[in-house]
Amino acid sequence: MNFHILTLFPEMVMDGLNTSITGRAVANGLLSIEALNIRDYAFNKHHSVDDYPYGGGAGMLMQAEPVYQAYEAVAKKINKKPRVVYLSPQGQTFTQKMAEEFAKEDELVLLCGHYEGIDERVLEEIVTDYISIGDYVLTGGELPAMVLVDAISRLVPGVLHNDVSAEFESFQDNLLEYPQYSRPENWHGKKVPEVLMSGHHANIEKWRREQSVIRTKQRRPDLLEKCKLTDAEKQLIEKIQKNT
Ligand code: 4FD
Repeated sequence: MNFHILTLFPEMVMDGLNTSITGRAVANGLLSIEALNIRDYAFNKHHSVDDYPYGGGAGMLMQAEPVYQAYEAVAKKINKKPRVVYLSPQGQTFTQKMAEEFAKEDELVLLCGHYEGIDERVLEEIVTDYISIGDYVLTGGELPAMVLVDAISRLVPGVLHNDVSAEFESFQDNLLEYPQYSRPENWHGKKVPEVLMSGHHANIEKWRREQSVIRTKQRRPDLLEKCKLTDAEKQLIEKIQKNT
């Protein structure tokens, strides 16, 4: 999978993503991540990339042409018209399901806006997906772009090298993960739950599933609505409701 990030702050993006698991995946050739500096595509006298909005109003806008030229440079290089994700508070909220969809692409362009955003005309021309990482406003699209690259990368085969696939995790079945424990068996007087020490795999599976259900009810009750529960699990929820 090849990520192409169009940004005014390429170092910010590359410094973050060359670290840790995404960095290792790049080193191993499983991914490539390039950041194109939009300013390098500003062919006017002062290499300016921003201007005042027509009609007035606060702040500056990124101009259409440098963004378009940066996009064209990518499209030429890869010889196709890739999907272009614009990170914006006006986008659809990013989900694990979207990450799974994007992970199927060979090439993905991420467009990072600054100031008050980008001239609408170039967005109409090149953007295929408007995505937000949540309902809050940031100074630029770089952190959201890094969030997408991270979430998508870990779904690319080989990037995580644990045997169980990445999807078999937090959003399996719309349930939260069960609690986990490692050594020591007794930490500050707190013991690891007995069942995990029993070696009885069926009981361990059952306990973990119950913990996931309870946890989801307590921390993310909104998720439970999308979740297929057995009658026994529904009863378990009612039981904990009475106890609290
Ligand atoms: N919630 C997000 C994305 C970008 C951003 C920007 C228009 C501002 C939050 C386009 C206005 C981009 C998000 C940059 N803030 N700020 O995903």
